[in-house]
Amino acid sequence: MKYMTAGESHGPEEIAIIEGIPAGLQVSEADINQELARRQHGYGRGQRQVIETDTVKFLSGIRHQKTLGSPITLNVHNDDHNHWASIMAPNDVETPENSVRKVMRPRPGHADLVGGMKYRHFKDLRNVLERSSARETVMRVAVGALSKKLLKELDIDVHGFVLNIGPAKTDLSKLATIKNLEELRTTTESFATRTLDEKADQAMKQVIDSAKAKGNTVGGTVQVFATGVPAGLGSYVTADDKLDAKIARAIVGINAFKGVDFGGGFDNAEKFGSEVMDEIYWSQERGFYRSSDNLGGFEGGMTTGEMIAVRGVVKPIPTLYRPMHSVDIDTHQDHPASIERSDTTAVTAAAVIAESMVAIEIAKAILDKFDCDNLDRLKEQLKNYRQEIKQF
Ligand code: EPS
Repeated sequence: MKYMTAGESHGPEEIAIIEGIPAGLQVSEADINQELARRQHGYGRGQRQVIETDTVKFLSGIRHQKTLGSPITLNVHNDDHNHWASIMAPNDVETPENSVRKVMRPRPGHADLVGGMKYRHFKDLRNVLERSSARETVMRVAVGALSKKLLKELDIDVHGFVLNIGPAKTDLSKLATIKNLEELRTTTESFATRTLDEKADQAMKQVIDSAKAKGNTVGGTVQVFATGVPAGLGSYVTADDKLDAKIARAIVGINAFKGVDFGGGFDNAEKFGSEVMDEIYWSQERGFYRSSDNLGGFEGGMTTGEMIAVRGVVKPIPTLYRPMHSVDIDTHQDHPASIERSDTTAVTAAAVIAESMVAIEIAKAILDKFDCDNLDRLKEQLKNYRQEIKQF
């Protein structure tokens, strides 16, 4: 399975084309819209999310709510384009009237400056920010929603939530009382910060409010879990085929993500081997299994059959209403960075995006391994494979 997205933040449309989804998967636009809404709603988002009601349109590859096996085209309209129609017009030549709202003072931490150098956009850095904007993640979540529909058919569940926003952290001991991802989903989706407990939710909101009042922004950490993933996805034989490496790349590829780890991750660096390895057991009904999951469901770049656990670090959003030092690209004079409308934090959205990326990579790994022309055939093969693994 492969996909590509296209679209500028204030351009007319966002598009994704996906190839390799098996024929026969039941999916409606409402299924995708539900996930798009999750990405939009979250504490700390800015005015843009009031303007947009992200809804998908199926343009190809789906007939009567069933995939055909042909390339699927998904389309989300940018409602905000109305306000930018002449500035972003694809087919009008540049005039003094449509070349307003130029960005000349690059924001530290955004792609503005280096993107401008690389593509020679020396007259207007808007030519960079329109694509580097995290608006594009709406399509990754749409592709993720489709991937999750497929994974659900294969009894695989994926869920993302928020561990901390700035200094406000959730109480991880709460995880011990949660039985499965469905229950975790119900809990975390009930909080506007998409976290695990009421106290953390309140503390996170305070951190966001205080950052906003100071014209500042704040980052955080998100956690993604995936259950039901069979052992043996990915491979140890070449670096390119390691599934944890593919997931790491997919996570750091999300706008503003600066770090990723698996299981205990960076914390494992301070421990001894006996505290970190997941001991091996066997039982008649489960086959081989582990007593812990400190390695986040991976050994040798392959899934172990335990829960996949991935964390991602999201830096604070670079657009500050109280801007940092910058330099005008035309005059080379010192100047505070440009101020563009933005969010105080997008960590709640980041959890949904990271969840989508993990779902996409697991779906890709399965579709790479098995015949993926038809969903029923794929299900049959996966059932046989799971049986074989259990009998090892
Ligand atoms: C973004 C800036 C803001 C965010 C945007 C990402 O957009 P605008 O400048 O239009 O207010 O709201 O995110 C989205 C539009 C979205 O749907 O997530 C940026 O600079 O990355």
